[in-house]
Amino acid sequence: MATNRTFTMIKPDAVANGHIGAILNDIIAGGFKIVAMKYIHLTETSAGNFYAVHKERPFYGDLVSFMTSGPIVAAILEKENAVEDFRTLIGATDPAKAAEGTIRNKYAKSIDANAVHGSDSDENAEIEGNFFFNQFEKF
Ligand code: RTP
Ligand code: MG
Repeated sequence: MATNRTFTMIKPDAVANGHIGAILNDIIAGGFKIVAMKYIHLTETSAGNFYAVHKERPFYGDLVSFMTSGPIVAAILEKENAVEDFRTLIGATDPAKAAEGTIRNKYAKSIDANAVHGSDSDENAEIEGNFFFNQFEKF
């Protein structure tokens, strides 16, 4: 299986609840290498652009306001089968349905405040990583 990349954000709820360290620990223990990382507070415009694919969905407004409610950690991760394996590591979107031991099972409170983001395809991983990081910020 080829080594490839995914993109993640530790969302405002997990940052505010003090879970940055534990989540990074789970990510590294899961075999992911950190290629790029930054700690930032999204503006409404940048969060709106990032989630533009969900613009017509009923939860879009809540999603943008939640993602701008506090700082986040954004990162690009590398591993064999990165996109799929990372979505397995984080668990289902709704933490009530997330498998035991997954990041959302351990650290998320609700479908909105669900602790982490994980890209859903190789193509989106590339787009999302490039949204946050330039060529000099990836190692
Ligand atoms: P993510 O993009 O954050 O990794 O999550 P995901 O792929 O599992 O879910 P997605 O469909 O991409 O939705 C993005 C975020 O929107 C919120 N959401 N709320 N109320 C709802 O039915 C609903 N559905 C999605 C979640 O916070 C989800 O992470
Ligand atoms: Mg998604």
